[in-house]
Amino acid sequence: MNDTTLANLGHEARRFAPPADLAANANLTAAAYEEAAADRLAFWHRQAERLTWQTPWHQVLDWSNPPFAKWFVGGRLNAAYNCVDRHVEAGAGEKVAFHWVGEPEGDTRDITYVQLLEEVCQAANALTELGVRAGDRVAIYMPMIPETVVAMLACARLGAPHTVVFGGFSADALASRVLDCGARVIITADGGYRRGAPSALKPAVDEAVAKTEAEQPGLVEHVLVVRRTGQDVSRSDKDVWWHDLVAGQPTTHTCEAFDAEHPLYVMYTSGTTGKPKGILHTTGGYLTAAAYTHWGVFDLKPETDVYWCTADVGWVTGHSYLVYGPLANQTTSVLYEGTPDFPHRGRWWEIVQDYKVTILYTAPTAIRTFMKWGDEIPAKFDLSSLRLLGSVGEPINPEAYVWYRETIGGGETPVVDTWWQTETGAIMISPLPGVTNAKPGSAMIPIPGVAADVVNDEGTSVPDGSGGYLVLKEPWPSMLRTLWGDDERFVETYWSRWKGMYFAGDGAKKDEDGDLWVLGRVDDVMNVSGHRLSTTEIESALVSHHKVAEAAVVGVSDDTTGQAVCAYVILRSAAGDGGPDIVKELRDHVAKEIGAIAKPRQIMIVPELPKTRSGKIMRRLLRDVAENRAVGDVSTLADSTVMNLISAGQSSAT
Ligand code: 6R9
Repeated sequence: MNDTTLANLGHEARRFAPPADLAANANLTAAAYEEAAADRLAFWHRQAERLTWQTPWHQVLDWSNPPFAKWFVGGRLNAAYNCVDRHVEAGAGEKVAFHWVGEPEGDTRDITYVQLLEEVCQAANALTELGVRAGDRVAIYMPMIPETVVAMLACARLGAPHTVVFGGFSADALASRVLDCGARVIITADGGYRRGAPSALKPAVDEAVAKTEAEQPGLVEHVLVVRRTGQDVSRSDKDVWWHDLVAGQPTTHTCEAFDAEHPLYVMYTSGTTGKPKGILHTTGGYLTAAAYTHWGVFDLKPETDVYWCTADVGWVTGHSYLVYGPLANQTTSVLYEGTPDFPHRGRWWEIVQDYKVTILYTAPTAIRTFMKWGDEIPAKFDLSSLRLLGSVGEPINPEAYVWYRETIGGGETPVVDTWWQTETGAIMISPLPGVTNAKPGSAMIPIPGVAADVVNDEGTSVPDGSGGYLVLKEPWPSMLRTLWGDDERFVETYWSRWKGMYFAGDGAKKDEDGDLWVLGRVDDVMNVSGHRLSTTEIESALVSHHKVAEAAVVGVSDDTTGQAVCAYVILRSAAGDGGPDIVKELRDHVAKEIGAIAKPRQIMIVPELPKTRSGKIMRRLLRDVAENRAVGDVSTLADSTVMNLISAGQSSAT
């Protein structure tokens, strides 16, 4: 990958040093890198001591049968106890665990740790009454309401692995996950609020249950339903209302400690084939890494911080950085049910102002959307409480990074660009806010305890200034243990490319300083006339143009060049329709930023981009449009009508 494209990316002159007071009081200092390098397992041993164990482990890591790892061997603990009970026992019961903000204005609730404990105990007792035992799987299909967190923790308390399915997924997606992991119970709600209106969930559950009944009769025994919106729901003999069953239960429950390797949850994520992969996380190692990274990367001060992770619990960020990490660290968090634009486009900033949020963790796609809406919206609110900003999910373009830092962070707030995956369970590569001189666009270096590298096709580490594939070279506590029910696919997908290395599926570059730039999935790397071009790099170039809010680039097949670059661009509101020469202007701009080779063959100005609910652009669908194919499966899109808008624009343009 020694080509011009890779050489180009990473020439970022800007550096942002940590604010002096943050550096002086930082949770993680430069010494942590040395300690972890000196003895990695001893380092992780100390991180595991953040948790309360009923029985201590006798071995930090058993790697005798790679890639099947066992961490904290012999240790026993309960994840829910670590997230809730122990804080109440330590006298922090009255502390707020969640400032819950419903989408309808004024619909809020503060939940203290003692209230959370009581509700988790009630839910655990209720699930026990429904026959749920340790090892049984429970599916959770919910909006962003307190009961969702309660349900997850109740499952963890019983040792019943949960599988949270994003509330926007289709009935089919829910059914296939329920079948794959064999869930006996589904916890859901009548609906949730979205853009001012109740959005039903229960009909999709009914449909999913009908499907599972057809394939595996009797698999799903009960459906536990929270009343959130009060919409009419159809009732079957499997259905039980949460308020009927849970509310009357005792508010105490004695929990059992489970083996460190007891399954905590299964989270499905899409792979390169159509069948989603059930990523399995276990208890001790996962919780250790979630707690350690949340404390270290976000410099969490539990006494004073108000932390807000905007991710939905339906994806891994919601698991590690909305539920398990923050609660293990006794954090006060915001939990918001709705969308950023209801009832107005300043809703998030109003929440930051009202709750004096100090740490905000969100995704580049949201940041670029706010950029598009204009600086005057956040300017109306007092955001001075913010002291740290985080980004996850995609490469963050330098322009978006700087906008985030300046416009949301007031120019002084560090941004941590955190690289990790469902599979890694916790942050692997990130600046440390009290240590790193961060470069916009780079996730910088692996955090202490993690061994990441960039290798070439042969699996050899590349020198600084070159690109290749991102790998993890040592096991880590929150690593996926396998794919649910499919050890073979686990080995094949992640561990068979190079011996002893975890293949992340991302392309990356080491710049001249050895800092890492994640270029996106290797399947998003294009090959134009024998040159490798990164979709991310061209997107960044487009977004750096003053008229552009957001861009998605795909490689489409081309008879002459192998692949050609096709770009979809959303303009900023202030740019209007961009003017008559907008396409030429943008092509020239890319040529100027990267080189003529990167000039998009085609640029489409579009009103929206197709995104998954976790904010990832679905380039596959854009390729379908660009190659004049019927648009493929849109079931994982946040808004499936977006493709109609884009396809309509395409046919009128050609
Ligand atoms: C946490 C999460 C994982 C994929 C990953 C990569 C992309 C995530 C990133 C990033 C560049 C970052 N990704 N964080 N790319 N910079 N800071 O997103 O998990 O949904 O499994 O996605 O997301 O491509 O491989 P998941």
